[in-house]
Amino acid sequence: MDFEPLRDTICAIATPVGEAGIGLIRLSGPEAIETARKIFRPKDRDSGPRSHMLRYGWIVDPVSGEEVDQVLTCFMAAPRTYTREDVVEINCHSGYAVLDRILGLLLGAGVRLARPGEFTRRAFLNGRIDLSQAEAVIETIRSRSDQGLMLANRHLRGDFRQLVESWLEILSEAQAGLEALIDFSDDLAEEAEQEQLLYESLCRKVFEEVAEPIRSALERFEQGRVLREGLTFVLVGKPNVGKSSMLNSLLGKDRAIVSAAPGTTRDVIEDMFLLGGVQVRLLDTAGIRAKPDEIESLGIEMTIRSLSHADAALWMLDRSRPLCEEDQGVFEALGDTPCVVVLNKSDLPAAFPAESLENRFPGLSPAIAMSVHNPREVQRLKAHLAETFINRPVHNCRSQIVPNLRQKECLEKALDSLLKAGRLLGEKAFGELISFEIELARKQLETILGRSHDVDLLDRIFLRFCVGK
Ligand SMILES: Nc1nc2c(ncn2[C@@H]2O[C@H](COP(=O)(O)OP(=O)(O)OP(=O)(O)O)[C@@H](O)[C@H]2O)c(=O)[nH]1
Ligand SMILES: [Mg+2]
Repeated sequence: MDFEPLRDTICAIATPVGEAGIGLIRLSGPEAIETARKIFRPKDRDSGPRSHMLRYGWIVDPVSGEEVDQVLTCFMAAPRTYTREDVVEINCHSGYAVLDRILGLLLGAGVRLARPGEFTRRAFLNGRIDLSQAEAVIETIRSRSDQGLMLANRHLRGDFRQLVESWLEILSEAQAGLEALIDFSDDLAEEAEQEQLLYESLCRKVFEEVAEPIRSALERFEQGRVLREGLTFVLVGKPNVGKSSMLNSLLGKDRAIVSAAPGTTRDVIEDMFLLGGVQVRLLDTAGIRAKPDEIESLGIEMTIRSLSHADAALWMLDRSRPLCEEDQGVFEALGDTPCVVVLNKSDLPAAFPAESLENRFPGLSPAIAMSVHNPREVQRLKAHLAETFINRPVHNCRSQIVPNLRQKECLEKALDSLLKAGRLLGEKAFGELISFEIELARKQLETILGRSHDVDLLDRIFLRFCVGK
C-alpha cells in the first residue's frame, strides 16, 4: 500500500495522563530504536539490547546529562510488532512532569507526535490487521460491558475478515465460471444442457453461500447494537406508584428521592446498571397525572420525549389503589413503546384483580405483581428483563460475527448487487452483465476490509481513536 507516507517515526503517551504508578510512551518507525537509544542509559551497559526484552535503566537528558526518570524500556524489532515497524515502549513513572519531559526529549531528538489512532493505522497500512480488526480495537477500548467486549474480541481475532474473505473467494470462483459461459455456443444441444447446469450451480453458489449468510449477518446488526451500546429503559406511571423506589432498587443505591407525597419526581433522573452483561440506562420520570401544574406538565412532556428513545418502558401501577383515569393517561402516553407492566405494592391488600387490567388495557403482556421493597422479587424482575430484552433477542449473536454500522451499509449494498446478479442468472442474461453485478458486490466486501484506497474513510475511522493507540 503506497497511498500514505510511512517513513517518519512517531511517538505518543499511550496511557492516560495523570498521577499513576506507570506511564507508557510508545515510538514506532524506522528511527524508533535509534532515537530511544539517544535518551536511554541502561544499567547493564555491557549487554546489547535484545528485541522484545525489557531493560532497566535511566532516561537521561542528552544535553544536560540530567537523569529524568528510572524506567523499563522494550525495544521491539520489525516486523513482530503492533505496527510491523520498529517499536520502542518506555515504561516510566506516570506524572504530568515526567511524561511531558520524556516526550519533549523524544520530540527534540527528531521524532513526531502521533495523531489519534496512528499506531493502529500503521498496523493496518502495513497489512498486520484489516479494517474490521482496526475497528474492533476501538470497540475493545470503548466496551463498557462483557457482551460488547466479547463481540469486539471476535472481530479483533479476525473472524469477520475470514468470513468476508471466504465470500470474496466464492464470488471470484463464480466470476471464473461466468467466463466459461461466455465461450458456450447455443447451437449444440449438449452444450445447451451444460450451460443450463452451469447457470443453476452458479445461482446456488451466489445465493446459498454468499447472499444468505450476508442476509443473516444483517439481521444480527440490530441485536448487536444492544450488546455494543446497551439498552434504555424508562420508568413510567401515575404519581406515587413507586417509580423512584424501583429506580433505587434496580440500581442498588438511593439515587432518587422517594416520598409518600405524590408528585415528588419532577425531572428525568437517570443512571446506569448492568443487566446480563449489558449496560442499561435507566430513566425515572415525573408521574403522569390528569391535572398537572405547570412544572409537572413540563416533566410529563419530558417523560413522553424519553419514551420515544427508549427500548422499553416499565409501566408501574399501584396494586393497592383502584385503577383510574390517570392510568388510562399513562397507557395512551406509552403509544407503541414495548412495555413491561409491573403491579407494585403487592405487599398491601389488592384493590383490583389482575384480570381487570387486561380488560381495561387489551393487548398488554401479563403483568408482574411484586413489591419493590422485596429484594427477591426485584431480582425476579431483573431476570425477566434480561431474558426478554437481552438473552432471547441476542441469542444469535453469541457465537457469530455482528457487523457495525459501516459494515452493515457495505453488506446491504453487496446484497443488493448479489440479488440483481441472482435475477440475471435466472434470466440467463449475458455473463458480462452478471459478472458486473458480482464485481460491485466484491467492491463492497473489499471496502469492509479496507482494501479500497479511501483515505477519507480511514480518517473517519482512525480519528475516533485516542492518541497513543
Ligand atoms: N408498601 C409499599 N410501599 C411502597 C412500595 N413501593 C413504593 N412504596 C411507597 O410509595 C411511596 C411513593 O414512592 P415513590 O418511589 O416516591 O413513587 P413515585 O412513583 O416515584 O412517585 P412520584 O415521583 O411522586 O411520581 C413511598 O412512600 C414509597 O415508600 C411497595 O412496594 N410497597
Ligand atoms: Mg418519583
